[in-house]
Amino acid sequence: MIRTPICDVVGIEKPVFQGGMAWIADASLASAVSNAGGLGVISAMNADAEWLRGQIRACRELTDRPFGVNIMLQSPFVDEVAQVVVDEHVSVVITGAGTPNKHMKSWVPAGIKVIPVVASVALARLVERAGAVAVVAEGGESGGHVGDLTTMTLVPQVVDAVDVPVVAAGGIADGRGVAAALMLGAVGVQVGTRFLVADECTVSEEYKERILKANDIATMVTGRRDDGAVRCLKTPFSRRYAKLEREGASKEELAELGRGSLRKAAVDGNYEEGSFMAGQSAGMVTRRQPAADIVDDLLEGAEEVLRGATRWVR
Ligand code: TUI
Repeated sequence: MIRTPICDVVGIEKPVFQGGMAWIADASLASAVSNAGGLGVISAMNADAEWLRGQIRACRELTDRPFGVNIMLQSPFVDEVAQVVVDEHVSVVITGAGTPNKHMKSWVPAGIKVIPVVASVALARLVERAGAVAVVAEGGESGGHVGDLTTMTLVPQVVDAVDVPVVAAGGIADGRGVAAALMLGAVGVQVGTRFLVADECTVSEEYKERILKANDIATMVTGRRDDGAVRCLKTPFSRRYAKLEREGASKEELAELGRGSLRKAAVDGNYEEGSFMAGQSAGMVTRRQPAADIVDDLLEGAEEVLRGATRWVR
């Protein structure tokens, strides 16, 4: 068994957070991860308040345990979903893709435990001052919106910079990654890509098959030019996007191409036009399993590695 301080912070048994994957992480996946002892997370993504309220209530029907809501700060509905988590007494809010301080002014007094995803030391320090109970330090190996630093370099620098617990994310998909994260000073992990193929994950079959088939070099980053970097599988869509970027297409043209692309991948399974966001660990994801088996495999694998960790120490 591996138990760390983050377990007490959010009221879970096992220090594994499920990543808040937009258009993908719903009550089905979140409740399965929470029932397994980890922290399941519903993504508020680009949906409106009523959708999120429905998912929070559905999740409460499926689990008695704590779960989180991930709020993507660039969502057009960010202000209304920020209010829903207060009204529904959500216990944990995880933020991504921006600086959450404005919303923390209402969340922290409401007793919500706020855990921002950070891609830099500066943001980690800022959110700690604003009342974050922990941070997720996410390296650029992860899927979706990514920062510049790798998990290997970001996590120890964030650990040194803040006093709150640090959860590592980006590139972690098995027990070795979990053990490494703990060695870097993290007290938990956030895992997205591996949960894409969980039995309880409602993402399209096409998406699951593409993840299972992915190899080590199956992902690429687009959007670096306009500082909205996104990691996704190399597909006709992402190659077209990258080509347009190289040819100097305007931000507006690219936004038009990208509109609805994640939904096309996650919901419709449209390989030609969809954006299949995934981390570099996709090549390590080779089988479908119940979410509970994924949580246990991550921690049992880590335990085995950690027991042998002093092998070369003389
Ligand atoms: O947010 C994520 N991952 C995401 S968000 C997302 S939805 C989306 N769809 C299309 C385009 C863009 C987003 C899919 N995946 N991870 C957390 C994360 N946050 N990674 C990096 C950051 C980050 C980067 C810069 C957080 C703050 C930040 O500060 C700069 C600023 O001032 O915004």
